[in-house]
Amino acid sequence: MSVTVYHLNNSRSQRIIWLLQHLQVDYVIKAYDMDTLTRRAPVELKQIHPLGRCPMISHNGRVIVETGAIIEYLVETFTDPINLLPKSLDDKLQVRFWLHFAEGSAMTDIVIHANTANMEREELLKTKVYPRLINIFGFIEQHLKEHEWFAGEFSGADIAMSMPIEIFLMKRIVDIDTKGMERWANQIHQMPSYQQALSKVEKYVYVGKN
Ligand SMILES: N[C@@H](CCC(=O)N[C@@H](CS)C(=O)NCC(=O)O)C(=O)O
Repeated sequence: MSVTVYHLNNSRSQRIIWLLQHLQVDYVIKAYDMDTLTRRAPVELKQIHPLGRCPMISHNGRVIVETGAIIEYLVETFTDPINLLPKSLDDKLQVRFWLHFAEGSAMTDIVIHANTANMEREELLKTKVYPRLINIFGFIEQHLKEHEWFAGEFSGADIAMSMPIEIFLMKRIVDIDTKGMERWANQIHQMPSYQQALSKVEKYVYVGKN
């Protein structure tokens, strides 16, 4: 079954097309344009996945989003004729690092620069930041209403997601329902390991330790 890649012109999804091409995978592109003013994706993309952003792929009944997760999926799924799986533990760790770093650090600052370069703060907040936060934290909220943990059992995903959620619950930057996030936050905050970690540090203001 071929891969469908949802692509916004001039965007991050270009990398996924490159990877599919390199792996010699059968794929079809569904291409869209961003709004010229707001640079938002067409709303219809939310029918594919509630985040409504690109890249997204669908394959064998699954929809996969986030550049890093998509790259991992494709590299793990398609190993013939081209195999890009890392050959050693060191290479695997390096690949994992750069996959997280690309979106978690490098692109974040590029996007902040691109957005702040020609927009007033208020305009930027209204047109870009608040809608994105509502979309992203609304998505997280829905997930935590439907699931006890982020990924099956308690996992590293819960640890990675703790700080964004703690900051969101403390700052309340946008007004959305947060019952699921609060339930989950109470749950992690009661874990002995979480409490022990807190006791090891002087301050962690995001849960009120000053
Ligand atoms: N970290 C996400 C970022 C996704 C993202 O923000 N994509 C942009 C295109 S480069 C987008 O869809 N923008 C339109 C929008 O936010 O509505 C990823 O790497 O998949």
